[in-house]
Amino acid sequence: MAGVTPFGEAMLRWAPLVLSILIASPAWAQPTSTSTVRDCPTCPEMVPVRGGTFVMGAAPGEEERDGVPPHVRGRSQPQRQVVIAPFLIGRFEVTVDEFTEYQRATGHRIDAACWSEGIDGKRRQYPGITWRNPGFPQTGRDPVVCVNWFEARGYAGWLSQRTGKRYRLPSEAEWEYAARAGSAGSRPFASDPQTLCRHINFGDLALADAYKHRRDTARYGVCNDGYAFTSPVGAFPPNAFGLHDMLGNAWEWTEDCWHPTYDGAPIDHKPRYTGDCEKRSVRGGGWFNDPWRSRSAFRFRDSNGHNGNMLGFRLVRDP
Ligand SMILES: [Ca+2]
Ligand SMILES: [Ca+2]
Repeated sequence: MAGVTPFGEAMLRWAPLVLSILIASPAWAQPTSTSTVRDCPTCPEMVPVRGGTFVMGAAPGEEERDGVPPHVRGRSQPQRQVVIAPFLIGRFEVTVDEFTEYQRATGHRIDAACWSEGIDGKRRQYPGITWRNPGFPQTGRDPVVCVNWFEARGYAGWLSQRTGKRYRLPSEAEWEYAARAGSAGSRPFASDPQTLCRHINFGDLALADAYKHRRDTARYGVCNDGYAFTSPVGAFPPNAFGLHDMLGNAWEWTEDCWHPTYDGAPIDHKPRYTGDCEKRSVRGGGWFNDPWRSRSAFRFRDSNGHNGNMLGFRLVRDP
């Protein structure tokens, strides 16, 4: 089919499934909380988070138990106690609709081809695959992906100008504090491989079916979360802070420069501006990935200019 990549062809097969799940979205998928804040009718819904103290990073032995491969262990260590000031954070990842409004209002165009993996297993920039069409079906309520770090900050800057409030990307410390929502383990819920699919959208059996060339790699979960690709934000239950999809769905950019460990990391809520500032930490794991990446402590990094169809963001706002 002209104009449709092999990747896109596989995605189209999933449109009916995605649609049927959308129609059956549970009540908590709708924004009903009265304690959240919207600075304009189409602005992201923000959840106030009280400050506090928490232990950031992976506990000794956690990565081994969770099957993290040896070559990526130790990034979330050493653990340390961190003091967090109050902030607000997006209840959801920034959506396609929200990002579309920003693009329309500013006339800014992002046409760079997005990195994605085709069903042939090749990861490349496919022509025509952009945030508007990441190569699989999305609704306006799905998280925007294929957006690089500069573009995510551009959206935050526009929103700040529009509202008079200060929107920005979260620091890693703020992100992890919000993702943990008071929990201390691998995830804020039981990490049973059989039931993980009730909690997050990750690389599950639905994805394995879409990417048959990867079926034998044993990298996917053993359950079916119902989504081969991204899911509408809020399709999975919130954590104790009322936040959805902190783990799974889209990976999320943070403000922090990449550093391979927590040696010398800040002990407060501020971002880290030492290390490799050509790359930024990304958090939460995503729809394409092995379950061990979707853990509260796991850290990865991407170049600031990288746009990938697994990677989106959510914003925080100063009080
Ligand atoms: Ca999935
Ligand atoms: Ca996420």
